[in-house]
Amino acid sequence: MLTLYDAPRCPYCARVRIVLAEKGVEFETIEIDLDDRPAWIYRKNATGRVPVVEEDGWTLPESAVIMEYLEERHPEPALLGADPADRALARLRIVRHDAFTAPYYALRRGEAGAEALLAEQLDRLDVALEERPWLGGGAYGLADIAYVPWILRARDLAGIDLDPYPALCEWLGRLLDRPAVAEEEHVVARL
Ligand SMILES: N[C@@H](CCC(=O)N[C@@H](CS)C(=O)NCC(=O)O)C(=O)O
Repeated sequence: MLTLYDAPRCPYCARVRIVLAEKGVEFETIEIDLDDRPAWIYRKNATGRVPVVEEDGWTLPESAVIMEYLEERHPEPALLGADPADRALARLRIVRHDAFTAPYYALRRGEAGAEALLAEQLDRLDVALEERPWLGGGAYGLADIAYVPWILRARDLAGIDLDPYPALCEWLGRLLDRPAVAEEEHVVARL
């Protein structure tokens, strides 16, 4: 069985939890205390970070890589579009997620100007979602899953009002209709 080295507050772990839930993969969780990480986690991942998945003694870190691994290992239901252009768009958005998450973390650290930078990024997502319904283009999938953990945390932990971003709000509403994503809203509420 697959093991997920996990931390509830970690949005990167949330990506993996959502993909596992969407695909109905059975797994066990080993919770890592991020404030007091066990030394052995460095043998699973040289950076000491979570998420890490383990299967038959083989370990894999890095949430974006894990998401793609799970997509290939468990192709149904598909979370990357059939059209190569949509797959490329999803991958591009995942590779560039730092542009969004950097101002989020700056805001959490209380840095001046971070809220304006985050607003700029939320606006960009809103414009993109006005044009296409999902971040990967025509269908729900990995790109949406890659961003939604931070959107939920920005709204619920950092107190960011999402109302100025109507297409983003509509997208989030559609995502929260999915049990795999709705469960993450509960995880954030318990933090
Ligand atoms: N690039 C990694 C980032 C993972 C990451 O930063 N995880 C955080 C928790 S949200 C962590 O383990 N932090 C511990 C640390 O940096 O010491 C991924 O996508 O999996």
